[in-house]
Amino acid sequence: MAVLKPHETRGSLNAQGLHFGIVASRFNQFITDRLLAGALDALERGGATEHQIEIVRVPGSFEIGIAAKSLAETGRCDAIICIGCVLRGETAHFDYVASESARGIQLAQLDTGVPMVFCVLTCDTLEQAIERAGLKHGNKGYEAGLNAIEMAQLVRKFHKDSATRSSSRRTPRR
Ligand code: INI
Repeated sequence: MAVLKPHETRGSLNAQGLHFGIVASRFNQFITDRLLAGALDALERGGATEHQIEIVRVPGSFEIGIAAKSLAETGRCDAIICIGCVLRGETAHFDYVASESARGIQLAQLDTGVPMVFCVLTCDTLEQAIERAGLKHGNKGYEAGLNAIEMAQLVRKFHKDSATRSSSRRTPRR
């Protein structure tokens, strides 16, 4: 067994001092409201107050990426939780909405450097979605809230490291 113990970097689950955006889709709102409630619960348990959270509503999951990117570009958010629910129908529409929603959110976080949590359910049936949007157990919104805190803290650590490095580079050598 290896004896190496390399340095590990992790984000803590403390939401204090952070600002969160939540982009929530109105499509299948019966489900997305429950995911939103789960996300807010996690942020509150992490120590966030409502002044640290802003919610943006969009028509459907397809629109989440552009709204999340625009919100990130304001510079206000340490992390953004993207909430939607895509249910399979009889046509190929599901595949386009689900994959473009994921792609839009991924591009938005890579383009802006603001962590985005993917909380878009992609289910075959409403029952599957209800199971994943439970009030107490198995709420993907709750998991998303925790992930948002952790990723915000993680990225903040890297920003601090690079700020320290660039300020030490500016200090003249003696
Ligand atoms: N949007 C969803 O979030 N979930 C769905 O299940 C869905 N279906 O099935 O059509 C859906 N469609 C709307 C889409 O996200 C856009 O709002 C629409 O195409 C306009 O751009």
